[in-house]
Amino acid sequence: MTSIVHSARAARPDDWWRSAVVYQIYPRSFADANGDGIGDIKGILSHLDYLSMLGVDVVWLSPVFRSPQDDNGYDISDYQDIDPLFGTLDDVDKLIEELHDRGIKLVMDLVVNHTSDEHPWFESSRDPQSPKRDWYWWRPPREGHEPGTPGAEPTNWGSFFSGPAWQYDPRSGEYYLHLFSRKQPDLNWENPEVRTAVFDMMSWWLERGVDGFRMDVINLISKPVLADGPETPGTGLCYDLSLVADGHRLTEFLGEMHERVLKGRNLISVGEMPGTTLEKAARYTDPQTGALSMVFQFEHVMLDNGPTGRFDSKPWPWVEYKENVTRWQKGIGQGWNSLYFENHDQPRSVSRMGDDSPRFREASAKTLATVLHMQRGTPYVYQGEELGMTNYPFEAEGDFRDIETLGYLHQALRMGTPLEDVLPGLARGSRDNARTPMQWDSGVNAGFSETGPWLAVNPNAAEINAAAQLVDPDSVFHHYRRLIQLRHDDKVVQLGELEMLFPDDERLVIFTRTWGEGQLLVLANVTSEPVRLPLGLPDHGACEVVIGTHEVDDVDVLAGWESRVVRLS
Ligand code: ISL
Ligand code: CA
Repeated sequence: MTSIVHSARAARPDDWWRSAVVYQIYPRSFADANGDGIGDIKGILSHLDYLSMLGVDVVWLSPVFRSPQDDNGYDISDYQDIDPLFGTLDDVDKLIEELHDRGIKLVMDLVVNHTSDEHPWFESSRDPQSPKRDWYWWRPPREGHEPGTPGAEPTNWGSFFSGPAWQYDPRSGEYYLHLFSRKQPDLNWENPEVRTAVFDMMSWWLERGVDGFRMDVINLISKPVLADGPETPGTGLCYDLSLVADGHRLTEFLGEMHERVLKGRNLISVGEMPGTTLEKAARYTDPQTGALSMVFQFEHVMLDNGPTGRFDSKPWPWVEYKENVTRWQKGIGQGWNSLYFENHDQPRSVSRMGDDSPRFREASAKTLATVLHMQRGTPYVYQGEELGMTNYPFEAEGDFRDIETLGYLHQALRMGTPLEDVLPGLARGSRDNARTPMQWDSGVNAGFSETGPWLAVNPNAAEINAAAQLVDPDSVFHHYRRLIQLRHDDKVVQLGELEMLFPDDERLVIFTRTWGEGQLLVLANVTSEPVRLPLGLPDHGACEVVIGTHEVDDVDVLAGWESRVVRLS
């Protein structure tokens, strides 16, 4: 009885984010104001009216903090300063102010599972006598092994970026843990000093005016027992994500963060959680007892992964996707989920799930948007998704910049796979697909920069760009704008219960949303061929089409990649 009373928290005063749409900016690729080929904060400042026009409520800004840029800023060496590449703290203050003037909130990326190896905390920690030694995960070599030799790592864990998750440091003869690159050592959250340092830093940003955090791989902060896991065949290492996800102290650490930083502040807190489960996600986001507004989970974006993961992907499995949507929509209960197809780690959705040929590119971009934005949850629009930007035609090793892609490539080559066998999978799955420069107009470098950019502009920028779409009321951009507007205006879209119809149909995604008396029917053809609608649908022929991709000439047939949202009455 008493334990229930103690653990119950007051419901949040304001869950404004339940009707919000988030726009993600990857600063390096958004807009370059000073002509060095890399996007920056002043570049963002010059495009805020574009975001207003789209109608988004929140900007999530990927990391702009001081960083050696080993993983494009996800390796931070100073949490309380801005990398000169991107600008200054004054620029961020200006960004907060100008976004707020437009009624848009700013969410910063919180990367605290690891720091950069160039962070002063880690530099100090390298000294075995340092009071900060225990701020990271230092361990002696495996018993009976010569330190620094293959197989001497304390456990057989593989890093997300390929190779062992342990790095030998000759200075002390010990290894440190890095679940990502060796320049991203994992912080030891077991140490209360680490937690206090992180919470103080978060409060400092909140005082500066930011409206919340997107928390990078936050379900990895509590580590399991450091022991060998099952080997991934042929690698000599264990790459099993579930081994390191959702450690036993995670709820406690998040609870403490809520108590000491987030509570009562009317924020949005998003937990990026690779490998988490629906049951856990529902608990982390429970309005009474959970610490977070919403999770950002990975089940659906892994559905097309092949046996060795994302670089060996299959065609998008629509039936499995629909099954997954149904499970999450129902199972999240009172909790809350993020809705996304794209971000800076995922290939472009039009190329992955849609049809990026000139004939169907726009219709499939719109229909994917409809399928996603008509669900319950908080939709995320990743820069350029609202234009239907596509994957890049990568052809050679030298075309890639991403550390994950290159790590995988080098491991495959070491294992004897010929380059030409690896490249097609990399081209489809690489995170660089999302990171090509934003296509603003049909001019030089797509209007992104005056100089040659850090990653090549997609050659289709002359056909796909913001300037052309803003003046075309039928563009993908305006379709997104209408979907966002509909969410703001319509309780059925915000809160309605989702029921999937014809779950086994591979060609159609059909569902209803119901809230009180209101009901919407979503009809989407996810193929490039016309499809006749099945018998047994709710009567909709004479109903209002709220948002559609085509002029309706036959209510019973959807053209290739046609979709309609119909208000049933
Ligand atoms: O998507 C992924 C699964 O293969 C990985 O690319 C990704 O690293 C993982 O989802 C975690 O992502 C986050 O943390 C990483 C950073 O590289 C990603 O950009 C970030 O979104 C380490 O900070
Ligand atoms: Ca720049």
